[in-house]
Amino acid sequence: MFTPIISCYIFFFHPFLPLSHPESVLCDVGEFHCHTKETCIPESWLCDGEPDCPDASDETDQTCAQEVVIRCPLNHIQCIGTKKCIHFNKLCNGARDCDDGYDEGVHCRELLSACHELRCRYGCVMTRNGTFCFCADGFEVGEDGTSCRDHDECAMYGACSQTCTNTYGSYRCSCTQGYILQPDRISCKAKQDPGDPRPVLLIGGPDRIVITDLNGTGLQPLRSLSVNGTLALDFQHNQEHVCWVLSTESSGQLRCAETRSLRGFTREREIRTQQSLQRMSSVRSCENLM
Ligand SMILES: [Ca+2]
Ligand SMILES: [Ca+2]
Ligand SMILES: [Ca+2]
Repeated sequence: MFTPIISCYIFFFHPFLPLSHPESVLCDVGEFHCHTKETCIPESWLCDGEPDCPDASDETDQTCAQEVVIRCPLNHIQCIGTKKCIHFNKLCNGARDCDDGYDEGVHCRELLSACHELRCRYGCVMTRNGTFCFCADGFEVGEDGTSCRDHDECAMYGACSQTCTNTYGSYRCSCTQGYILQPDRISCKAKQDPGDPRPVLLIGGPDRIVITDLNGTGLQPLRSLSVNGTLALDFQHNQEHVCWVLSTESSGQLRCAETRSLRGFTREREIRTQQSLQRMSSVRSCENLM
């Protein structure tokens, strides 16, 4: 997704990897490992019709045949053998919503008494595989299988572009200072206020850290790296600090530097950590380290 309205510096990390360790990017739970092995994307971006992996492996027939089962949002069910998800309300409602009529059939009549016995607090789902309770949108079935409780949307990675606030029956996305919430109520884009510095990309590459314009022109090296490249990079805008992880064969090193107006690095130093950083794939806020 390209962001046309950007004003402040963008921080950008890219897990550039030593070629001898192609398996070193480990994705978090709830993330999909692109087949190039260099990128992780949220599982919710799989098979959504938009390529998000650099190699588009999130949209191939092979991936979607395996993954489509888990792709339906809350209170939706997959029409068997297709990518289509329909709301539970559309099961046994007398109208054919799945192309093959999977959502309708004699089971709708036969399972009525089983549904009645469940005593669901909100509603009962009848599928060809059986019955179960469901809740209003924004709620999920509790442990007893019949009651309803708030669904914590924020627990799902990628629910909001930046800040997620769970609310009873819903959730709210918001953006940090300098960013503005988009009409989809999920995404944040940097604001372009008059007098703001031009937007740039900071990229940690195999042998150097570079800065470029958003369209890739004006590429300018900021720092050469003497050892095996950058695994991760982050930029702290308000203090003009850059931190990056350098990989070596046996360990990793977290380094930070000041970079006034992104014209080069000063006061570069190593931050000592207890942890091995060898397999680190991202650096987040540096605030506690300064
Ligand atoms: Ca996608
Ligand atoms: Ca139907
Ligand atoms: Ca909620």
